[in-house]
Amino acid sequence: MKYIVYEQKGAVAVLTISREKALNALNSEVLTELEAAVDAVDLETVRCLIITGAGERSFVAGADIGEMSKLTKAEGEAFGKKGNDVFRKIETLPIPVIAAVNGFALGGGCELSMSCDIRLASENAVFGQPETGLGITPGFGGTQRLARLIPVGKAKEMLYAGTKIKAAEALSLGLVNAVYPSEELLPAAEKLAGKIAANAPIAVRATKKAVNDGLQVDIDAAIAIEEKLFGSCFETEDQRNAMNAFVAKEKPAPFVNK
Ligand code: CO8
Repeated sequence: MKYIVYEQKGAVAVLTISREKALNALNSEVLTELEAAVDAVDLETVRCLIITGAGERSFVAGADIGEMSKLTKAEGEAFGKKGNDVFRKIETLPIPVIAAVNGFALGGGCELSMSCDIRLASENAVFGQPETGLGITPGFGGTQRLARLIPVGKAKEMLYAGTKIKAAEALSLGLVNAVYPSEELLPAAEKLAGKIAANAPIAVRATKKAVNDGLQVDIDAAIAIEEKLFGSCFETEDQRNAMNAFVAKEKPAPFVNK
């Protein structure tokens, strides 16, 4: 691939968007490759995926403005759908996805980070949805996910006024879980991914599904979703082995994903 670097280290994979000369902006080609890379994640062996951007300045500085400048209404809708489809694929990937936000996360970059389960940021990270200043609405889910992740009033300020926020403010709003010096970001993301990957894979996937599906429905339906997924864990070897080890006061064997 031209714009995606993908590396698997044990049960953790790192997907790097690599179009550094344009601050990793997302053009159609990058989106196509991103989708192919996400489709190719080996869900048998990868238990947590990290998404980051190449270089030290930018995670993703948005959708490609040069490409968008020439779009018609129909092409604009199609481009929005292309991004939305890829980001939904990331959001609903069975395994957890961590965004390691290493600089600018603007427009489509902020939206990409929000389609991940967890965001960690470098100290130089900047989040924003500057689209209205370019004559468009956010088009890769920004109007929806930002308003669900941070207080609605602050989300609306960022969306209407294009107000950008730095890493420390993103942390105080809960948009990111933690902030690190640049050189510590990827190691921290890998450490967290490793902790996730060390837990029972079926239980982690079921937990992701319970949280995500449950957030879309009322609390009674959400609890019912959790009950089903909770019950399904009792058919797994990993549940039996881990609980038997606890009861026997033995060290549990590594999880086998069965
Ligand atoms: N698209 C295309 N090229 C970009 C983008 C981008 N979003 N961002 C940066 N670049 C390019 C620049 O053009 C420049 O290229 P070149 O060297 O060839 O001139 C290179 O990256 C470096 O950028 P700068 O020289 O501008 O670097 P600075 O350090 O001066 O500034 C900024 C960095 C502040 C990040 C600045 O580049 C900037 O403001 N970029 C645009 C940020 C932005 O507005 N992003 C949102 C775009 S809109 C969007 O994402 C909508 C998503 C939904 C789409 C739905 C479609 C229907």
